Amino acid sequence: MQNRMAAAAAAAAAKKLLHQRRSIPNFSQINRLSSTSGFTHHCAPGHLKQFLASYRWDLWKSCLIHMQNMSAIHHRKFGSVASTIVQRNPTFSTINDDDLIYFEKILGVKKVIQDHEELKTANTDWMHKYKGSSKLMLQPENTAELSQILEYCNSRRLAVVPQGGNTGLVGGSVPVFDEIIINTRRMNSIISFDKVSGVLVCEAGCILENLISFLDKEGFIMPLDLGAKGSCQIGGNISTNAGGLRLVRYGSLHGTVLGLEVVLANGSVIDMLGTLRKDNTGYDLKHLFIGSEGSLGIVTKVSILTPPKLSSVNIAFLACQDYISCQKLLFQAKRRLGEILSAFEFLDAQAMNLVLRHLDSVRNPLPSSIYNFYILIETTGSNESNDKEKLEAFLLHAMESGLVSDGTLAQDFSQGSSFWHIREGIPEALMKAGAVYKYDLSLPVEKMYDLVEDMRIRLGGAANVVGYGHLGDGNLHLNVSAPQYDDAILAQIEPFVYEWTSRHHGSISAEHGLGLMKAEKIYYSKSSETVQLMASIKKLLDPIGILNPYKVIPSSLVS
Ligand code: FAD
Ligand code: 2HG
Ligand code: ZN
Repeated sequence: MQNRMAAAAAAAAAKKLLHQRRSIPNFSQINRLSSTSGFTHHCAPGHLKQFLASYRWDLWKSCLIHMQNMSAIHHRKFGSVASTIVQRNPTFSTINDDDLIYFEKILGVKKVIQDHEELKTANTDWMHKYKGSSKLMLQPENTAELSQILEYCNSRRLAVVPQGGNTGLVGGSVPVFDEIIINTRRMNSIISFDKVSGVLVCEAGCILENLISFLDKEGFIMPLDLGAKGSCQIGGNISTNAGGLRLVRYGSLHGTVLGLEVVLANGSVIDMLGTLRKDNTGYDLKHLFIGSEGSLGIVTKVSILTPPKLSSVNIAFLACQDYISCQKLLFQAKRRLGEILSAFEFLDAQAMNLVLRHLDSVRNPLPSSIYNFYILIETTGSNESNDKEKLEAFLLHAMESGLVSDGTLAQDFSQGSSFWHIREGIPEALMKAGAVYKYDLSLPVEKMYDLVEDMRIRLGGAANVVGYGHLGDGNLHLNVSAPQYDDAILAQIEPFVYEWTSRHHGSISAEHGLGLMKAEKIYYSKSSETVQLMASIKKLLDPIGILNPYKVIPSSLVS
């Protein structure tokens, strides 16, 4: 069989296209792979001791303080929807007629929105899980208008929630109570693009997909891409420090963002909009605003380094029978594809089934059998024949060594897009399947899928446990799908999922942020000293706490 595969692959390589079929490796092959593997797939002994040592007693303390502070009035319980109980900060004012007159005076009536339908949409997050009750949305058109809004809100103690495309997945982009929504969609101009350096400067409200299209015409690409690109805005991406589908190649926004302009709670405009690659003149404060989810300031302008668009892109969709093969494939891909590897994504059979069931236009590229895991590999380079040769040699080796059970290489742009559609369509398919509990975790790659399996055992048949994500970055998207939200299911998932992650030295938020969903869970991933320092920075930049209250930092530390 393997010789036949080798011959077939060589022939296909000559034709520049490959669509290989291979039978499922037999058990002896799998055993051979496992025993020679350098990966540790099973939990190490001594877990209990390790768990007790790492248990976050400070979390308990914070929970107790929080419970003591809770009063029956003005609190919101996101019971079976999201396990968060918060109390409206009573020191915040509520909007009155004079406020509306002021906002209309500085913005004009068009940008002061009180329409019920528009507010209903802006008060509700993408998952329809978090719902606020704001009566006002402001849509400033430039930095000066935003600065005036914040200066006024700060003086009046009016809380605000910055909102971009409202595609966030942790309840950060919508009000919890009656906070004023400040939406940046009107701040959407491209300011400059330098073809030599590849530096793009634009306003925060530019939609990611529009930036991608603009750059495409210039022969460049954005260093980040995500399934929500049609709606999310660059300001939102920066504020969540979004990772996305190509972080494995282009790195995080902490590396590619060169400068920012932000407006602080008191209305001061902080110009850090440099375009230099290198600038060591003191503290690099822009980093505070990358990933702070609108809790420290509102991003108004962005300068970002964009890579050139390379001509040769190849996309392979592969099947693996077990998780250890996925890990070994990643290990091989990093070595054999090296500089041309631009994405390494995985989904399990449950994720694939959801997409096939719920998204109309999707078909399985590998229909001949059912596999446990699917991997999408993308390469991007400048030399078509070299890149193809490299990828085909890698695939041939992967098949011969039994890591890959089946696979296909996209023959054209449209087939490549259809492979990506499977991976990018998972969040939408999950939404269509019913209620969903989402967890976005960083974990050591070798441990990552153990959590999915442990969760399956824990939930029995009560829910569908789905695992997928950015395997190349050690980022698991664990999703639990159920017909409807149910407190009993939630109680099985949390705090188990956070404790499991903390025990394995992972992060409870890899790329989505903390928002409202995980503000009180921060201690699972950060020491109490670190959280205290974060709270001090928040106090310094936003002493009254009007910017995105109840999010990111535990309420007890900032209100
Ligand atoms: P919003 O949702 O509007 O806001 C997100 C947070 O940023 C909020 O806390 C908000 O207050 C704050 N904020 C927004 N704009 C500003 C601003 N200008 N200044 C200060 N604060 C601001 N995320 C990933 O990391 N990787 C993915 O692959 C990915 N894929 C996704 C796929 C789908 C289908 C969906 C629905 C979401 C996905 N996400 C992903 C999550 C989400 O798209 C990202 O977090 C995105 O960066 C949010 O951008 P946004 O403009 O929609 O921000
Ligand atoms: C993705 O990678 C997004 O598709 C969404 O980050 C993850 O829905 C999720 O859990
Ligand atoms: Zn993701």
